[in-house]
Amino acid sequence: MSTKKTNHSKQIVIRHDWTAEEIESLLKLPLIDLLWEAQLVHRTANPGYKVQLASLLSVKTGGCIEDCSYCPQSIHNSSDISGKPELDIKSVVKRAKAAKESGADRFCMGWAWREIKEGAEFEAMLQMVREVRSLGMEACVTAGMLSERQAMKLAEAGLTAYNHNLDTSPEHYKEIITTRTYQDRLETLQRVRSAGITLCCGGIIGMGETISDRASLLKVLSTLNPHPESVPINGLVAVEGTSLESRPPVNPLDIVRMVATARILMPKSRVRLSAGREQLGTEAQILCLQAGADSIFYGDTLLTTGNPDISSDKKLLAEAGVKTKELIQQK
Ligand code: SAM
Ligand code: DTB
Ligand code: SF4
Repeated sequence: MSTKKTNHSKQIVIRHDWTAEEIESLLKLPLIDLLWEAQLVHRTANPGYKVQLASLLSVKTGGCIEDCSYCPQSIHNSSDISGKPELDIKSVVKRAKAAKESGADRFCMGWAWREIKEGAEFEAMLQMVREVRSLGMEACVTAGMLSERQAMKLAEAGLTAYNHNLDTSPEHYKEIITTRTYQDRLETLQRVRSAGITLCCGGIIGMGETISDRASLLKVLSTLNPHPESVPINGLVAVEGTSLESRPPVNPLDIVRMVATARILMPKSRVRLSAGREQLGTEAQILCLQAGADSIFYGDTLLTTGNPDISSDKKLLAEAGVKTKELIQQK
């Protein structure tokens, strides 16, 4: 009997010269072929299908002066709930401990700011970073633009990653945000890199962009050198009161395609299946995991909107048969 040998692995080459045409052709592949290609890359570059659980907490909620049309925290949107007090160090650390106990190993903290403010609030942010790190967790901050000095201070405090998304393509950007430029975002990313902090940078789909906009966003991300260590893929959560409240729901398979393409372009980056999971069924989420998503936000709220609860995520991961750090430790 002759056994036909199938090649289930692939030579991984990390490229920073992807063209928009190449990326658009990947996004448009027959889904079944795109999934196969993404799995080959993922299984070779990141053996073991291990999913990181990241917990997210809004430290400063609402009242943000930027006009991001998707964001419930912008004062330009009637959804904004300004005036919520900022959380103090003690309550943030308490939440981080609880997140660790429930199995998360990354703790992400958000501030609804255009840019980081100096003074007591920044000192508190630094202390939060130190305390999260001392729990043995990765710490991530998302708080808008920052200066070189602030990036250095965050690095000294032990910050693992800074999240600053490009959100959409350079071409579609002006339809979404007018109060800061794409260039401002790229410069923020550069300051984070120069300080030696890893980058968490991705975008949102479902905001009226075309397939070529999606390819263009992925081109900017995948031609950064090095690639962002973590790439969140968000499906728009169309929040009532925001300018994008009436956008039709994102097709779950479009999220699968974005995840798979991001995996192929940036083989070693952590691709995080982020906002919009409540709108995805179990099957679409499992397809995303299969296509190479290797991180999720874990816990029943994102910043201001809902996320699947912990027990349903435990069930999801068990059904998919993927491992988390927690499940590996329990073995
Ligand atoms: N203010 C900081 C900033 O903009 O960099 C940090 C917080 S901001 C809320 C973080 C990211 O959340 C945004 O860049 C955007 O990609 C994502 N986001 C916000 N609202 C969203 C929504 N309704 N649906 C999907 N993603 C959203
Ligand atoms: C990211 O890319 N998505 C997260 C995190 N980084 C900060 C935020 C999603 C926010 C969704 C809307 C909300 O909950 O307010
Ligand atoms: Fe402000 Fe960030 Fe929301 Fe934009 S996304 S309005 S910068 S909190």
